[in-house]
Amino acid sequence: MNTTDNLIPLPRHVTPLDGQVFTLQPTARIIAEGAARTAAGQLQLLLQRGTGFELPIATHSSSGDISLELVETLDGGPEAYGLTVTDDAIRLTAQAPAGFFNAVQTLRQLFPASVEQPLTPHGAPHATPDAGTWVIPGVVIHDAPRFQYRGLMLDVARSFFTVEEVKEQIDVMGQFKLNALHLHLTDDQAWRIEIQPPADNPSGLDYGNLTAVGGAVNHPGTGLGPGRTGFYTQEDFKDIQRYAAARNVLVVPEIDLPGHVNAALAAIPQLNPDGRPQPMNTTGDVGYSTLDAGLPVTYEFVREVLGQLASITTGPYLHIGGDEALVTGHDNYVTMVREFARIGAETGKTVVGWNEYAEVDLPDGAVVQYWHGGFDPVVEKAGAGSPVLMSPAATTYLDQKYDPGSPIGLSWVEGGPFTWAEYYDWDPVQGGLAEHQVLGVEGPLWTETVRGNRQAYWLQYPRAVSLAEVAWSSRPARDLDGFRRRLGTLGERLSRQGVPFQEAPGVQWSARPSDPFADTMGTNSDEYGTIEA
Ligand code: TNX
Repeated sequence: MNTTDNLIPLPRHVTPLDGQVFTLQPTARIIAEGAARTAAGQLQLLLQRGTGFELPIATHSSSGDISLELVETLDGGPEAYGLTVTDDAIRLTAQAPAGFFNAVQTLRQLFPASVEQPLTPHGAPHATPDAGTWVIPGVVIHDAPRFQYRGLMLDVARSFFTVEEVKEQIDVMGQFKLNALHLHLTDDQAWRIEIQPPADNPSGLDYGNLTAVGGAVNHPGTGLGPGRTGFYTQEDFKDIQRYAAARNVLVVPEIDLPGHVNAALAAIPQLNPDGRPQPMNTTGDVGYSTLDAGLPVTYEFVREVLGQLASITTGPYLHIGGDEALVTGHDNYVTMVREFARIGAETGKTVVGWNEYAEVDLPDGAVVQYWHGGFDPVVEKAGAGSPVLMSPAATTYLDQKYDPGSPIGLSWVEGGPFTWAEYYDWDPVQGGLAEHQVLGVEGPLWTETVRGNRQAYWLQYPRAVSLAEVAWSSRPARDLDGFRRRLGTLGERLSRQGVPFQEAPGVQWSARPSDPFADTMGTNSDEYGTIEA
C-alpha cells in the first residue's frame, strides 16, 4: 500500500522517504509547548486509547519522540502544516493551533487503522494490538487548504441533536479537516436556541416561549425512530463552541428569516398581524410562513434575537436564512431582509444568507450561500465583494438519498440519486466566479427524515468526505480513482470509530459499517420512508 492510500483529504505535497520507517515505542514522548499544547493533548489521548501507551508531554526531544514545533511562517497560513516521519523521529510543524490540529489528523491517518477506537466514550473499546504494530512509513508532507471554509450544516430544528451528539459530529468531521459547523437553529417546526428575557422589552414579548413552545416539538411526522425534542440553553451553545474551537471548528448559528418562522409565530402572538398565535405545524412542508414587514414588532424581535445570538457567538458569522420565503411577497422580502442584514451587521458579525437574499441590497462583505436557482445574482454580488459559499444541492446536499430505496433521506433534487462520485467530481469555482471569490464549501443535512447521529452519519458519510477533499485539495490533484481507493481504506477506520456509513457502490470497502437503524426498528416503522419533499 502507498503512504497516500490512507490520506483523506489529499495533502498538497507528499514525498515518501523510501526505506525509512518509524516505529512507535511505549517509551516515546510528545514534545510540545504553547500553541501546540491542545493538539498534543489530543494526540496523547488518541494514542493512549488506540495503542495503550501513556506517552508523556515534555519539552525537550530525543530520538523516538513525536515533536510539535512552532514555526514563524509557513506557506498557506494558520491551517498549514508540515509533517516529517523518519527512522527516529516524527516532527510536526505549524504556525498556529489550527495547523497543529490538522497535522495531528494527518499523522493519525498514517497510523494503522487499528489505532481507531469508538468515538463515544461509552463505546466498548477494541482490543489494542501489541507494541510492534505501530509502524509508520517515512514521509515528508507539506500541506495547506485550498478553501478557508470547509463546512457541514446540521438541521437541529427539524430533528434535535443533543449537545453530546453535536460534539460527536465535530469529532467525526474534524478528522477530515472540515472546519465549520453551521447549526440551523430555527424553522417552522421548532426553535432550538434560548433567548433570554431582555431588560428592555417595549412590546412585552415572551421570548421564553420560543423554546417552551418551539423546543417541545416532536418532529415533522416523518422519519425512522422516535422524534426529538429539546433546545440549547445559551450555556449549551457556548459549550459547543468551546468544544468546536479546540478542534479547529467554527460554529455558524442560523436564525432563518423572514420565512421558515412558524415556530416563532406560534410562540409569540404579537408577531402575527391579527395578534393570534399560529398553531404549531409538524409536517415537512416549506414556504408557508412569514414575518410581517409592516409590523414594527417584527424588527424589535429580530434585533433582540440577533443581538443576543451575536453576543454568545465567538465566530465571525451570523446566518440569517432568507430561503424559501414563498408567501412573503417580493417587496416585503426586500424590505425585511435588507433591514435584518443591517441589524445583523450592526452586531459586528458578518451576515450569511441563502442565495435568495442576493437580490437584496446587502452590507459590505455579506456572504452568499448558494444552494439552488439562478446564479447571476450570486456572481453579481461576488463582483461587489460578497464571498460565496458553495452548497449546490446536486453536489453537496447530504440529506438526499443515495438510492431510491433508502429508508431515510429526501429526493427532490433533480438528477439524483447522488453518491460519493457526484459529490467529488465538481468544482466550487464555477459559473463565472473567480477562485478568490469562493469562501468555501458546505454540505447541509436537512433532518426531516433523520433521527440522531447514527442515521445522520449514514447519510453524511462518505459524501461528506468527498466534500472535504473538494474543499481542501487542489482541483488538479483530485482524481476519482485514487479517491475511490482511499475511501475503501477509510471504511475500516469509520467502522472502528462506530460511524455508520453508506456502503456506496463502486468502492471496495475495507470493513462493513454497523447498522444505523438497529436501535430504531419497530419504533416508528409505519412512517418508513414516506417523505418526498
Ligand atoms: C429546502 S435548502 C430548504 C429546507 C428543507 C430542504 C429539504 C434550503 C435553503 N431550504 O428548508 O429542509 O429544502 O426539504
